[in-house]
Amino acid sequence: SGYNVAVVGATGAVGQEMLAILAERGFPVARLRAMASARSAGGTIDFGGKSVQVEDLQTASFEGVDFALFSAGSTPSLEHAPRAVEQGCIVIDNTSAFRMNPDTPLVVPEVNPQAIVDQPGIIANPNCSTIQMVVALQPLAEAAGLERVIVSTYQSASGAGQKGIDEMLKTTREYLDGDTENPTAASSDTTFAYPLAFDVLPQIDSFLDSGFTREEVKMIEETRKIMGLSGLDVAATCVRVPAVRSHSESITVDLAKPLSAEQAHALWSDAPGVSLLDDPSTLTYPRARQAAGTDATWIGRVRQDLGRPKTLHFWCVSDNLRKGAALNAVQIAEEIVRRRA
Ligand code: A2P
Ligand code: 11C
Repeated sequence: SGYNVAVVGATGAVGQEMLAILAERGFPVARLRAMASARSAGGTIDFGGKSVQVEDLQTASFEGVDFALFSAGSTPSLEHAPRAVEQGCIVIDNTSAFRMNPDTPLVVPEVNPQAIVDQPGIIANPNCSTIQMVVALQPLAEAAGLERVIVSTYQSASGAGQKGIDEMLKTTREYLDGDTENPTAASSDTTFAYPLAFDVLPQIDSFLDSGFTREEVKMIEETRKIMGLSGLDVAATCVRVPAVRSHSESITVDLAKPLSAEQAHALWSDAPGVSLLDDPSTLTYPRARQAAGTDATWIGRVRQDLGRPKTLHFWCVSDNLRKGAALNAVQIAEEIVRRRA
């Protein structure tokens, strides 16, 4: 009994987290399939203490697979997710490949579980920085209505996968070994345009003609789609910082009604997926390292604006590899399993 589950990109940072979360939450797995590039095929990965052979995605069949969790990049998803659907899978895709297709559900279970469709097809998992923001915004939207959202992010190296982490640690080591020279030009050979060590880079993904980056546009468009607020004013500035794991966000939200910090606390204490960590008197607030390895979207530093009672400011942190990626994908599969029970 149980379901056959394929993890595509099983050797990557998100894929590894998917395997860990499926095992730790006791997802009813009958058979686990691990897929990656030809580079890793033939090797093994660990799933709940058992060793599983990695298959080459290029030649692997999806026949008999119930859920295929894709996190190998947009190009492999564009090429292989439609094939997995034809072979009968529900694909939960963690890349940006299908998110904005009008016919593709884009789901955060705490916000729009009703968008989940239980039939072979693609369900898109949103961008990590979007997921934690909509989890935090949803209770405010329900209670007080959203007029405008302004977010600045502080995103960790792991948003760029294992190679992002490796590159940050390498440049940190080089800096500590004395290589502190300021790079004069951007590099196109590295994951980050400049060494991330001891620096702050106001660029995630590539720039568009509007001057916004692709990451910023994802936060704007995905937020509107998930929350069902097509006209919502959202502005984002996305920044890479030298944290290993967890994305942090400074969020300012204009509401339709005044809301005190205490009222916001009350809403968030009852909200699914949210944990409050907000006590300035004891220097208690969410931090990237504190949130790493946890499942929650952590909220702190909640303040009503000093001049505008309908404006709220807060700080929001979540593990980008867990709620921002692997956990959200597994929760979508769990919701389908729950409905079938
Ligand atoms: P591989 O380890 O074989 O390269 P990360 O985001 O941490 O860099 O991980 C990316 C994941 O996606 C890895 O599991 C990687 O496998 C996989 N991957 C990357 N490109 C492809 C591809 N063209 N086909 C299949 N899997 C891929
Ligand atoms: C980052 N948010 O931190 C990106 C990674 O669309 O799934 C996730 C990209 C995506 O670099």
